[in-house]
Amino acid sequence: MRAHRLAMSLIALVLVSACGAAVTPASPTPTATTGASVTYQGFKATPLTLEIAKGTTVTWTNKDNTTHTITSGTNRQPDGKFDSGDTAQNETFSFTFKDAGTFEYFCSKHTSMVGFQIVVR
Ligand SMILES: [Cu+2]
Repeated sequence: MRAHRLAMSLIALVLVSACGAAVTPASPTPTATTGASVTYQGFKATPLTLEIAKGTTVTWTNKDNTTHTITSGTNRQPDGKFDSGDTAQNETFSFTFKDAGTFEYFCSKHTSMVGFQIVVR
């Protein structure tokens, strides 16, 4: 009887271990690795700052009835990292962030649309 109980405990232990092994190692920072999105609406980006993990693809969607651009750079100076070009209503633009850092972007069509950020960790 005692041996039987020990055997059951061992089986339980093995099952627990198997479950543990199946879990992927915890990543040190944000868990979003498949995709993230930003919406352009009301002449601003939502969220204004998006935090993602390295390797995440961000997709922007323009919900405004006007053309916007998603252009990387600070103080309205393009830095050439990414640029959607003209993006009409309901059009999307995607970019995959492979390096860590803070990436500021703006819309080249509208002076008020500045200071948006993607923070990659
Ligand atoms: Cu714009």
